[in-house]
Order: sequence, then C-alpha cells, then structure tokens
Amino acid sequence: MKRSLFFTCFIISIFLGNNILKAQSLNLPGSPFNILPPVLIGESSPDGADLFNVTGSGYNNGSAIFVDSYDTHFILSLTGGSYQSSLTFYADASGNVNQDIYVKFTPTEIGSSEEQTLDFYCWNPYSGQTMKVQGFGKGPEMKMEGRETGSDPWDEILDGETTPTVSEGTDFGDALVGTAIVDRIYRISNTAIGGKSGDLVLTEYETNKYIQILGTNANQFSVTVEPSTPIDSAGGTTTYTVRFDPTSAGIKTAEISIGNNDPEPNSENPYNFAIKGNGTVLFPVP
Ligand SMILES: [Ca+2]
Ligand SMILES: [Ca+2]
Repeated sequence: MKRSLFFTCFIISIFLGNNILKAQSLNLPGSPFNILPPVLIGESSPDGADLFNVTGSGYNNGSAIFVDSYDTHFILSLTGGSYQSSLTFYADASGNVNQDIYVKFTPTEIGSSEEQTLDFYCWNPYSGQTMKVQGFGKGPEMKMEGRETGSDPWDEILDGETTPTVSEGTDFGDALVGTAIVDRIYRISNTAIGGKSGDLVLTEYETNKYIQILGTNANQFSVTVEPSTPIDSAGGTTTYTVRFDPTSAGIKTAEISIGNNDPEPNSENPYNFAIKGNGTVLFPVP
C-alpha cells in the first residue's frame, strides 16, 4: 500500500510539473547566424535589420531566460531598438518560449569575418546553450595621384609624403608674384573593389570643403575645384585643383590634408602630403 501511494504521488508530481523532471528545450537557428550584407567600417548594421526567432518549451511558468554577448561588436535587442550586451526574456504561463532576438553588428576589420558566441541559459533549473553570430566588415581604400601637366602620366602620392616632387605635381615650381598662377590637378581613387569594399567618403571640414591646406605658407595656396564625395567602390575617382598664387618671393611650403573613412588596418586618414612652390619677382633692368 505504501509503495502504491509513492508511485501515485510520483505520477501526480509529473503532471503537476515537477521542476526536475521537466525537459527544457530551446530551438536556436543554425550556427553561425550570418549578418549580411557586409557593414561599412565606422558604421553599424541598421536597427531591426537582423533577427532570428527562438522557440522553446518545458520551462516553468514565466521562467527567465538570459542571453549574453561578450563583445560590443555584436549587441542584442528584443525589439529592434535599444541594443545591449545582455537580454532577459521569459517563458509564458505554459512554459513555452517564442522570442525574436535582434543582432546589431559594428565591424572593426575589412574583408574578414568576425564571430561571437551567444550564451542562452536559464537558472531554475539550470540549462544552457550557445550559438554563434558572424558579420563581415567592408571599407574603401584611398589612393592619391598627381602630375605636372594634363599630358603627363599620373604619379602616386603616398600618404605622409614630406618631399614635394615635380612629377607628382606636389612641387608647383616657379610663379611670378602678382602675375602668374600655377594650378595642379590631383586624382583620388577608391581602389577597393569586390564584395568587401565600400564607398570612400571624404570629410567635410567646412560646408562643401574637403581639402584642407595647412602649414607655414598655407595662404599662398587655395583649392579652386573641390572633389566629389562619396567615391564609389567600383573603382570610382574624383579630382580637385589646387592653385599656387604667391604674394611674395621665396619658397612657400604647405601641407594638403584630407579627412576620409579609409579604415584600419593601413588607414590613410587624414591623407596628407607636403606641397611647395617658389614665388619669383622680376628685377628692373638698370
Ligand atoms: Ca588604406
Ligand atoms: Ca596620413
């Protein structure tokens, strides 16, 4: 008689929902969950763009289920807004789960995948599962060229160059003070092509101005034609024109500096290089 009472209680306890006997299950999507298309370096995937659905059963009434991301490059949301590293969602009164999880990705690398493990777990009783999310970063590659005249071949100007040269158009040569001007046209290219590339965006430092002239004799140079931006990733190019118009005699030096979104590794932001020109004067013949 005692034995049958024990078994009766045991069976009843199953039907009443004994915690220990419950089989909690959470159905996660295939791992890794891919965030596509690639995201431009310096930006994040849009709010609400990337989500997966989680279903489950066998939980206690209203059980809390937690999910953690341990990398701020991947953050989470239940709604598609207000993203954070950790979330809590709940089983319903029947112990079932049906929850959308949104993921936002902020890449730090160009062209390679970045991956993060998400931990899903419940404490009462404990159960845990993991899945991976994966994203790809994309970005531009900035190249600068110059030349002396329009019939010369373009010659590359490296970021950080400190020695102006005639063939790169960075040495403007001689200009007669008050009479002559010397113009040089430079070409900017975005050499990133393919699926992991992105538009090159020049920084507007003042309204409609992108080319800064800095340094000792900056006021002897001016930008007469501004470049177009953004410069598309399918090999896009733009040009700009710098004028040397000296107001006194002598060697005039300055630096061109262009803010841009060329990312690490090998960021060329700002793209800067030295220029110079020589102001000349005519002396009266005695
Ligand atoms: Ca670069
Ligand atoms: Ca630089």
